[in-house]
Amino acid sequence: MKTYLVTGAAGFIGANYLKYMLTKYNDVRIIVLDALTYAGNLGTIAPDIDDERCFFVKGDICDRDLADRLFGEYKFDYVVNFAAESHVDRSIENPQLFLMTNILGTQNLLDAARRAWVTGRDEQGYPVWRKGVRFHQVSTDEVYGSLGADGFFTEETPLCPHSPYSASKTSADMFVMAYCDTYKMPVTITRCSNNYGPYHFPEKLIPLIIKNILEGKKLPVYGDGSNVRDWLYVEDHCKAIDLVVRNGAEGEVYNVGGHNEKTNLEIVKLTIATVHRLMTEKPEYREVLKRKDKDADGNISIGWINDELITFVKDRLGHDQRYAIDPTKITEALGWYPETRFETGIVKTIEWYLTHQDWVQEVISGDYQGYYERMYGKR
Ligand code: NAD
Ligand code: TDX
Repeated sequence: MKTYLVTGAAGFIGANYLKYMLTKYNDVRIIVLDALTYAGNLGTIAPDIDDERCFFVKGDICDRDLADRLFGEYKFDYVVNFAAESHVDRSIENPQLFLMTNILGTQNLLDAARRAWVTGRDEQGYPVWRKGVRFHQVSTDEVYGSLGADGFFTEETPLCPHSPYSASKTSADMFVMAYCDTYKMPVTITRCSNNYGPYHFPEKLIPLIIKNILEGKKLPVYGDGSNVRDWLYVEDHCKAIDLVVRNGAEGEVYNVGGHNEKTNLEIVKLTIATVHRLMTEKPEYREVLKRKDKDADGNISIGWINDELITFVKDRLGHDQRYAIDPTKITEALGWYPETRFETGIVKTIEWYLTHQDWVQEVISGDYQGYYERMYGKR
């Protein structure tokens, strides 16, 4: 039985990882630590919390006493740190929060792990670590900065973050590596490209576009829509993290990417076309549309779901032009590859949103409207 501390598992990727792990393994015990910020939703993981294999603790990764108490109580084998402020646009509004959670929070967990996991000193004075423990940091391709038209990020690409978000994630990565170099702490890092899939908070591009279509609203594309992201289905990311935590080499970084580069404009157009196609094939999906114009036959019309919904809005400040991952290392070392083709993943994702509107309403019941007005009102 392995015991995991999984932070941030009430958010998008963490929740998918939690569900994946509980389905795949019987012999795991997972303690979730999550502060339930605007991005965390307990309802997403409530069905998974059984107080036998999965426990939930509401709390901040910056809280030293809480971290010490959890490490003392549960004897973790692995820490998987998803908890973060994760939205670039919000980091432009309030950088300091990103430093607090992403840097200080990560460092607090590293220290708590050090206090709990070190069993002695070797003859050179280096800490001796409990056998089999591992601290895994979930990081991002954004730490590498931005690419031009050619090339890919490898693990050797120099770190060159631009946004307050990516600067904070880079700093956290460097602390993780500093603990490895200085204390010989057993750590791994994965740096992943843009994820998409179920439970994605609807202020990120793909779920925001789906939500706006269903509400009959305009679809905001920043700048000219030529920025490129490398999209990965979230379950493929979860599989990569599981492989790296269990079999990755200590002190190593692994890039995780989808071989699926698309411009934002392509993503938005593809999402429009897929929603339209699904609603043509299964007319019952039209019931979730807020705009219920009727066609000549009295059916809910979908003729208006087309590219004319797109509106080009003011660009993001310091908007990185292109991200693209070279995942050769994780493929060769651990046999991982992006299993889900984008054409399949985007259909699964859109159908999930069409059939989980209750989840969308639940997660936007807080300050979502205020956020939307602030971000898009001024664009
Ligand atoms: P998310 O914003 O959906 O979820 C973050 C979770 O962390 C939420 O549940 C939130 O409540 C929790 N959290 C925030 N601050 C906390 C704190 N101080 N203490 C405890 N919990 C806190 O994020 P996500 O998209 O699921 O991303 C998860 C991780 O993966 C992040 O570290 C992010 O940097 C990284 N990442 C994300 C992507 C992506 O495409 N979304 C890609 C690469 C890497
Ligand atoms: O309304 C929008 N219009 C638009 O054109 C939004 C919300 C985004 N965009 C653009 C900006 C980006 O080029 O779409 C692209 C994707 O934007 P986001 O979904 O905000 O993601 P991004 O900024 O690329 O960052 C995401 O992937 C890397 C995650 O939020 C990060 O946590 C992760 O590290």
